[in-house]
Order: sequence, then C-alpha cells, then structure tokens
Amino acid sequence: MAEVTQLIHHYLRHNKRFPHVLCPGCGHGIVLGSLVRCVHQLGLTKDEVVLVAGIGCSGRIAVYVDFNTVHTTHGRALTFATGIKMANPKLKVIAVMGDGDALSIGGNHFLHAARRNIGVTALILNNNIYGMTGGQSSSTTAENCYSTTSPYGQQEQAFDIVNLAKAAGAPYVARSTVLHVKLLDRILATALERPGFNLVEVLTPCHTQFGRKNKFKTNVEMYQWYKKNATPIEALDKLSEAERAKRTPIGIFVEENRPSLEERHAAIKARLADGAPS
Ligand SMILES: Cc1ncc(C[n+]2csc(CCOP(=O)(O)OP(=O)(O)O)c2C)c(N)n1
Ligand code: SF4
Repeated sequence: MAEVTQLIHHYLRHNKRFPHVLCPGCGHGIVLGSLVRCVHQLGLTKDEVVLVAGIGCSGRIAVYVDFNTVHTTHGRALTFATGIKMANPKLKVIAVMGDGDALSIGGNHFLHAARRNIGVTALILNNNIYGMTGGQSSSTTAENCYSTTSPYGQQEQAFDIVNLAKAAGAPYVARSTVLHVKLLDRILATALERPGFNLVEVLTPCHTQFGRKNKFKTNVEMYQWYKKNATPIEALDKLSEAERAKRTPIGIFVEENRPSLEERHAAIKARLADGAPS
C-alpha cells in the first residue's frame, strides 16, 4: 500500500490539482491509474512523457499528472501531439481523448494520424457520450440509446473505433474496458513501447450522463455489463454467431510494423545531409 501511495505521489500533482472533479464510479480515474503504472513499469522519466489532452472529463487526466502536459482545444489533441512529436521525436507522446473529442469533432485528425503513422499513442476513453457538457450523443452513442440530444433513441449508426482505426491503417489497435485492468495495463504498456501510431480504446462508464438515461440503475451495473459482454477476441470463435453478435470484443486487433512518419522524415534528412539528390 505504501508503495502505491509513493507511486501516486511521484506521478500526480497531488498537492496542486486535487480533489478531482470526476463523479463517483467514473471510469476515467482507472485509466489514469493504468497510465501511471505503465509509465513506471517502462522506466520512463516524467520529462520524457508528454500528455496532450482535449477538453472533456477525459481531458482532466492531463491536469492531474506531473508529466509534460498540454490541455488543448476540444477535438484537436492529435494535431498538437503531431506537432510535438515532429519537433522532438524522442518524446513519448500520448493523446488522451474522449470519444466526442477523438471521433466526433476530432474525427478527421484521427483518420489522418492513423494513416500517417505518426508516433503518438491515442488513448481514447469511450463512454459513448459527451460527459462534460451534459450527455449529448457522440459518434459512438449506439443506435436506440438515449441521450439529451436523442430523447427518442439515437437514430444514427455509431462508429466502431477499432474498425475505423484498422481501416485508416493504424499498425496497433487494441481495446479494453476499465474492468479488465490487467488487459488495459498490458495493451497500454505495449502501445507506449511501440513506434508509430497506436490506438488504445478503453470502454469506461459514465453513469451520470449515459447510464441513468439507459436503464442502468447504478454505476455498478455498468461494470457488470462489461463483465457480461466484453469478450476476449480469442474466445469469440467458440461462440455461436448469434451470441457473438451480442458481445463487444476486447484484446489486440492489429499488431504490425510499418515505418513511422518521424522515422521516414529522419531517413530523408540523413539522405539529404549525405548530399544525395532529393
Ligand atoms: C470547439 C469546441 N466545441 C465544443 C466544446 C464543448 N465541449 C467541451 S467538452 C465537450 C464534450 C466532451 O465529450 P467527450 O470528448 O466524449 O469527453 P468526456 O467528457 O465524455 O470524457 C464539448 C462538446 C468545446 N469546448 N470546444
Ligand atoms: S460526467 Fe461522466 S465522464 Fe464526466 S466525470 Fe462524471 S461520470 Fe465521468
């Protein structure tokens, strides 16, 4: 316990930014805990890490940790992260975003960051709603779910973040829930070690803005939903097609290697420095 407290005090701005603003039962703090454990496990110094966040409850994570942090505008975390990585490729750059931030207002940046294979870990906290601003639908709010902007049920089809990242060319694509903490630690640590664009989607409950509008009596029921429905991809094959369709796959979906944008730029620079024709 003393060790955990020490770890927390080392990485958090515990004497400046607390108490935190997250609601009881919010999963965002679990993701913050995982991030701290992964950075510690990989032996990164606080100065090597840059955490770039957009606006939203998820964006508060950058306020609480004592890394290099940038709290940017809603939907633009990946653009700032791209600039930071290109300016100093040695830094470990992480963009932490909500689903609204990354896929609704910031959807275009997400597609191009994956396509370009820029060396950033995109950590998306998907609670299927705009949490901070009062529970409006986001682009991951599932069909027929209720929100303040879909009082008769959501009429639009939702994005599947994993499939979107795969189609856009991300070489590492993984998903966990905040309930599956060991998996979350594993996929996040792997992402932080890899070059290029790495997507980690974390399903995280927002009972305040999503759960109570969608028949979850308590936030605990939302964690129970993850337990029942989130299924490791390796176990899906054993299920019937009908059963598979009801499950949310978790695990690593893509793990490939292709040169990152900053590696390609470094190679061009070296070629030009050698006097090679451009
Ligand atoms: C350009 C811009 N548009 C809209 C907003 C208002 N706004 C702030 S946070 C937010 C939604 C956040 O939702 P999400 O990104 O899913 O994160 P969560 O709060 O659920 O963690 C919105 C719409 C803003 N700050 N800036
Ligand atoms: S509104 Fe939702 S996302 Fe925001 S702190 Fe509360 S539970 Fe978390």
